[in-house]
Amino acid sequence: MFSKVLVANRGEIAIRVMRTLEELGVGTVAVYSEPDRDAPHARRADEAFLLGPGPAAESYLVVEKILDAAKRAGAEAIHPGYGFLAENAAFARACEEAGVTFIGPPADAIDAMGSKTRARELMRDAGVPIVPGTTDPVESVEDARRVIDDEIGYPVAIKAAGGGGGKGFRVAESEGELEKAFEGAAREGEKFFSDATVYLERYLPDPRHVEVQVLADAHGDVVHLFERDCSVQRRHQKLIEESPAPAVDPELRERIGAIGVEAARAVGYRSAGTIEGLLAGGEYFFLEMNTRVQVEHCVTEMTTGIDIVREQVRIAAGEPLSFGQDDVVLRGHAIECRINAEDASKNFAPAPGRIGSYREPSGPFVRVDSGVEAGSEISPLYDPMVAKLIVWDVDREASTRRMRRALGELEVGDLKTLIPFHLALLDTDQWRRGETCRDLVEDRAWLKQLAFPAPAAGELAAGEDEPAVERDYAVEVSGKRFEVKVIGAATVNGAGPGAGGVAGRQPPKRRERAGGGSGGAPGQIVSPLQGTVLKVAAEKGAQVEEGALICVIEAMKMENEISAPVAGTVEELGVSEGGSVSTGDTIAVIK
Ligand code: MV4
Repeated sequence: MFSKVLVANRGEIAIRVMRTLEELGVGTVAVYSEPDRDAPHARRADEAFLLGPGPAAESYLVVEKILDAAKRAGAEAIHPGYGFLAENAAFARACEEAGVTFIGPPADAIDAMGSKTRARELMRDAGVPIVPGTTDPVESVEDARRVIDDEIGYPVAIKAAGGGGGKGFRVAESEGELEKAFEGAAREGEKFFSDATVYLERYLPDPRHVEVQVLADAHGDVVHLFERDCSVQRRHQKLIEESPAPAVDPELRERIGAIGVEAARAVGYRSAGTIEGLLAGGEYFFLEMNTRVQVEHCVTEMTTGIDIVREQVRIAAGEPLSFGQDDVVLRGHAIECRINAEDASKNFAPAPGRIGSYREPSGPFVRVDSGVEAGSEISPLYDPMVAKLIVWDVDREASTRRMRRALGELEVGDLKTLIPFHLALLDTDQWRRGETCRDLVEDRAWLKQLAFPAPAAGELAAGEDEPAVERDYAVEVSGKRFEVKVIGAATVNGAGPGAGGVAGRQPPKRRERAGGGSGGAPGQIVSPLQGTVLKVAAEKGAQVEEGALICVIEAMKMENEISAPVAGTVEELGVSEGGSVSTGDTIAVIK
């Protein structure tokens, strides 16, 4: 086993990985960006190293900086978590070249699965069912038209070869829509993956997203840990995940588990991975493989009792799997709700900001994975997930009740989150019947009833802390983080350089925020984030309905829809397609 591991990530997944490392008796090394100096993940690790400024491109994505931190710390291995560098084959190779073990799959497997056309070809050749369509790139709209007429038919899905998770995914219902869809998918592929190659799939109507968790060791053993259903998603962002999948019976479970194992074998996989697939009309098709530990791995941990991250670390250290397929038992039902800083009533508008009071639920079979605390800032620079709430119970119905109870206990002060959305969704007949709930997550009227009450005027945060005579500070010496305790007389106002300190932090003051795409004067839409304007849907002088789309801003590779907070006339429009916006900029004024 390793003696020290660097966790190249932030937030909840960094802490999740460190928890397992601590249990294994492995030393932990964190990395952090400037705005994350005081973040729980940086404080928790045995050692922590500054990477650089907030933007991930200058910190969490800089391979040399991470390898340099690993070297300084003497870490023998790096766990990438998910996102950032987790599925970057060049990073996996750079680790091995630097003599550091990458806790993940072989770089060749990341490469193979990163190309969706190559992945489809590999799977087809291994006898794994793929969605009917092409495995070779489709060069032009004319070629696409021919293949569709001859083999696939309409509706058709056009997907970017470098894509995944819905990026570069377009649908053409008929030939009339083909050119626009083809070009849209190619353009998005070029923009996000520097690869305009696209392929075609038959578009399956209202499928379920069902994925299989696999574990493969370095000794040729591969097992699956059954399936998860992640059909409740919006704009390809998963919102709720559960295991077992409500639409999978024991016979199908066995079949798709075997497909997952076959798929992993076909790429010479090692580590934890997920085979994503679509379930439609009782048929299961391979979609893509995620070569990382996923956000939703926790539901599988709850139903199987297996610590997936621990197995990942053990596998990377060369140890064989400590159990076989027959030892894996699926028990009860687990659900995970992603608690994002988003306003579902405003079409899931980003709502970054500072968390006021914070209280996590507990009680039987409740798990919270989070990387925040009272006073933490949910920055528009990073993923908007505040926490994951996971519960287990004997069956789906009981698990749903437990989730609603736990959601009621969760308190995230001063921030708009998906808590009301989850509470409402889990109380619908669609959820009870195990449907995909696609109609609900796109139903403006249904979402609007989830609106947050306006904060009372003049509402203030709690009073000042008692003056402290002992205070903890975080200091950096040559970019390495240390915690020091300063003992002495309390300062007059407790502010000064310790204001961002470890234990002496003052409770945050309530302040105006740009969250939810609104704020400032009534009708003024202030940008909640910094990014590029992909699309402007409103015109100056036009009448808009409440909730109408104003523009789409791309930030952190996510497309964020900004919609009108009120009905009225667009008096000002501060954005143009292709332009950039900063946090706090006026997007539009609606009177
Ligand atoms: C599809 C599809 C229908 N037909 N592919 C791909 C990425 C993932 N986020 C959703 N993806 C889909 N791929 C074909 N050929 C429909 C979806 C889809 C979806 C699938 C399951 C559950 C919810 C979904 C929501 C939107 C799109």
